Amino acid sequence: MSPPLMESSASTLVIYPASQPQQEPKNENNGGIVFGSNLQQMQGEMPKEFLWPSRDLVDTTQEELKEPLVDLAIFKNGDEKAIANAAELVRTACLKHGFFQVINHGVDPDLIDAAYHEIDSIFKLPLSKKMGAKRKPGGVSGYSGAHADRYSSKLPWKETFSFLYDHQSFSNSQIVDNFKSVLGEDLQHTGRVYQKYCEAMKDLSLVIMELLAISLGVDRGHYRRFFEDGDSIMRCNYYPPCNSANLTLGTGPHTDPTSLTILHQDQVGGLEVFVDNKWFAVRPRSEALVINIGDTFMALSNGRYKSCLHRALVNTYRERRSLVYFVCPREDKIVRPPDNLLCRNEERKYPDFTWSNLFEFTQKHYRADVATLQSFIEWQQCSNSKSKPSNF
Ligand SMILES: O=C(O)CCC(=O)C(=O)O
Repeated sequence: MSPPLMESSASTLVIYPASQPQQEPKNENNGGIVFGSNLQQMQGEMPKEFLWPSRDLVDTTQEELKEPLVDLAIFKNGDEKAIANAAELVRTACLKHGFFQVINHGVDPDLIDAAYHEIDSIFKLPLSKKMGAKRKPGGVSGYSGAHADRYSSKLPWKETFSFLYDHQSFSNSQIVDNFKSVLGEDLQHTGRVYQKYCEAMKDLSLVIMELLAISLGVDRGHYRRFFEDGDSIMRCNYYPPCNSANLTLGTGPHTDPTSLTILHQDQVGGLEVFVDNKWFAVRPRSEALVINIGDTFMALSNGRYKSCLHRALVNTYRERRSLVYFVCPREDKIVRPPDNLLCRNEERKYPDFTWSNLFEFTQKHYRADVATLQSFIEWQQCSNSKSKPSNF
């Protein structure tokens, strides 16, 4: 029987030998590697740029994490006892690993389906079109093929398309306009779907902020107010099937530098979370949304809540997709824990910083990994730029 690999008609990874003349666009830093279309057969031997060290690949158990499933219907019912119980579940999970899932979250399942459908509209575009929408150096928006224009080793086996969502925008077409200008009129409908998706994510994120505040015992509206005028980031991930899935990763081990991540993965599975020195698989649940704490929220909780260490595996036979909404504060907001969170004489774990500084650090100086926040704090404290830590 032929492998189900052939099911995939979406774009796949293509390697161009550096010496071979190319019709396709070539990136600046890593001349040999770009993503292309319908050329899976060229995959051949795994290119070294995609090989990950064995320490990042080991322990691929299929043991599932027993993370809490938090039912958000309680917010509609206004049942304070149920809300307190949910907050306790969230607190336990965030103190331990920073990860939980929510159900009855109010996001229309048809909207989630439509958002998946539109992932295909983006990644099945011709390579030239995608490269025309390529993310600019230091920026976050646009198309990226394996981040090959930024890094030359440990490349993730995936394509991404990212865009910003301003929580406060008066325009109800900010994303539609962005898609039209970056990918053309044909992608207007895709923009409309993601406009709605981001609006739903923003609303949900504020409910979760309220739950987090309750769980930390601070003013219930504190984080909601802090993020109301945020500038979030939406990312569509497309992971092509990979002949050597055991040698590479779709997304390497990292914590998110952002505040809170709301993720939906398709039924293929591959998301893993690191808990008690072990990687655990996260079971795909179509009705649930995955929530994880990021570095900025860890700072906002004075280190009480853990920024979740996670990664994504690729599949030998099946393409995989995920929809990721990274909640971020407005860029100039000062990140500091609320006063009433700090117990008397409790030391601040992290000095004040702005999201724009941390963001710049991760875009220009540091590849997000397990130590991003600590490295950023050291970087900020170094007055001499030459001694600033960097892992590029
Ligand atoms: O695709 C996934 O499940 C994880 C994605 C992720 O961690 C990321 O895009 O930062």
